[in-house]
Amino acid sequence: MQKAALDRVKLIFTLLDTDGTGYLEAEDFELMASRVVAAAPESDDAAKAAMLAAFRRYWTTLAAELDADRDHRISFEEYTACVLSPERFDGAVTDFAGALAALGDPDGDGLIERSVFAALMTAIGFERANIDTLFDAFKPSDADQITVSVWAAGIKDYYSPDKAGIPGDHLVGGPI
Ligand SMILES: [Ca+2]
Ligand SMILES: [Ca+2]
Repeated sequence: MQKAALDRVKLIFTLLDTDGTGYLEAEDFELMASRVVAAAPESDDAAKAAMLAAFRRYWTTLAAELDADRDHRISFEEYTACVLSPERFDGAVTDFAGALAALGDPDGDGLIERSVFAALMTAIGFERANIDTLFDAFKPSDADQITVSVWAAGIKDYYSPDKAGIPGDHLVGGPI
């Protein structure tokens, strides 16, 4: 595995442990989903429901695939196994990426403004400076917008163990 991929996994585990227990549990994903949806006041109910469903699918997939000791929570050690067989998470990650990127496009024009992007990424827990660097790495237009498809692809890359030197590495904040 690429070190960059492991660094990304470490960061996302910390953020997904929304209630800070040191383990991923069903409650973490409910809490995270409510925070993210609350950061998208312009989005319609269908987009919000899709985001909630994607968070729940992500959790049920993790629980089904990675809970080796069957204690209904995912430790960091259990979580790192996700990078060994990424194909088992492809459906859940694709769903998640699509729902999050769609939430960033409430008017449905296929474009995401920096302010909307920053609100969603801040709700997930990323640092504002890293969020801006990431947005810039997606090469926004003169109107400071990126496309839904670029962001969705960027989210999928973030979870890809064989990727390094990608825009998502900026979220980790270290040198890439
Ligand atoms: Ca937790
Ligand atoms: Ca477990």
